[in-house]
Amino acid sequence: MIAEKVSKSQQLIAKEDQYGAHNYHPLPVVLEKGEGVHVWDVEGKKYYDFLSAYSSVNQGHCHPKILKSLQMQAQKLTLTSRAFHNNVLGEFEELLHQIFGYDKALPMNSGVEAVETAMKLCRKWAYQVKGVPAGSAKILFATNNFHGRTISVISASNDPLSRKGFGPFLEGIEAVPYNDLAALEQKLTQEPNIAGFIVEPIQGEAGVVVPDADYLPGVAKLCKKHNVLFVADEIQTGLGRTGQLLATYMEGGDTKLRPDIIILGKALSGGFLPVSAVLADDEIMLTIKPGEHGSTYGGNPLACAVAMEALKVLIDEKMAENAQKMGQLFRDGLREIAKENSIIKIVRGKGLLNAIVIEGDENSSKAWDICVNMKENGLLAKPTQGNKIRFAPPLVINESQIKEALTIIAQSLEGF
Ligand code: IF1
Repeated sequence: MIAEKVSKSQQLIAKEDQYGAHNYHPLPVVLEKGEGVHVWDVEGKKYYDFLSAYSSVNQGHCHPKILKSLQMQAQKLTLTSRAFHNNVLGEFEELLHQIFGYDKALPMNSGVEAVETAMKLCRKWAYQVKGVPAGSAKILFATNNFHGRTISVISASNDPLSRKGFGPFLEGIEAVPYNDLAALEQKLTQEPNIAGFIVEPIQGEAGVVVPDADYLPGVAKLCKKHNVLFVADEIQTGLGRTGQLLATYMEGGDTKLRPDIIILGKALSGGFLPVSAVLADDEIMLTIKPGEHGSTYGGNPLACAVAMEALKVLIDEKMAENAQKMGQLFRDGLREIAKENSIIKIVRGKGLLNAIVIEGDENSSKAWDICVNMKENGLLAKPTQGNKIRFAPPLVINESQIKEALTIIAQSLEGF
């Protein structure tokens, strides 16, 4: 009997399947190399990466300057814990201050840890500054949010898949519909003990839902009026992705919005390490005292060195500007394709955070099948919420690459 030839990819997928937890359902592609906007699988096939590790690799895969900073720092010192000072942390925190203009930064690792940190800051501030009675602080979220996977953060989710079987959940969580200022105003008026409103400037997991132009400025105003912290989760929208350094910069005409707390993650390290940070002014940040919060790896010198370089290249190489230009070109191209092929119902997004809504409901397998087709044709993207496909390439993509990607997308839609 001749055994059927099993590809290297199939072998490796089988290994993950056998020895790894089944908490993801990846596209059947096994990657082993990345450079700029491209990745290669173990068979040597080259792809455009239109996911960028969920908007983490904004600077492009294995950016040479970030790599250099990683190598240099890794030879000297990688981890001290915060029991001692290290010579890179202060430099990193100062750079965050210079770029974003907040008094202080609190470094963590994963995005969800930074969200948790912001939740803790909201509560401490509510008790110490706002004067909310002990144990009564509420944190407000928008419906259909995505902020991560820990139990406290999924307590704020209304996605059954994220929550089912993980209860009981955290107390003191409230929700209002996204992009609905009237609902927010009503809630803030009715409920005096709200510490903060945590919101994504554009909802990613919900399928790249861009709110009305007056929404975020309205949120800022209402939060100020009701003495509630406006907390922007810029983990996915931040660091150039939407065509500005922060998505909250482009709202409100000429004046940048200034949320009370900014949460950063993902692209803060350009894809090298988990690095996240929470930014706030002293009145908020100094409510947390030594021993009240922390993380063994948070603020480690390796992460700080990498993140500093990741921020520098983002700014020096004008990646936000490029995201704005290339994003416009890309959406224009998608709209042309949508004219020819009615399977695309909606094209939406900002900068290089974009999505198409595919004909059919959320249980349809079309978006998945299209993604498999695109993979065969050399472009990687992932469906979200069943009938949507997110397109978020590294921000270093150029015009000819956008055009080639559009050709692949159009070609992959034929026959649907
Ligand atoms: C997964 C989505 C993206 C985030 C925002 C916090 C976090 C995330 C706004 C947590 C993480 C990821 C995680 C990933 C799926 C993914 C995602 F589809 F769910 F929405 F990016 F689009 N705030 N988003 O988007 O950050 O702890 O993961 O570092 O599979 O869970 P983390």
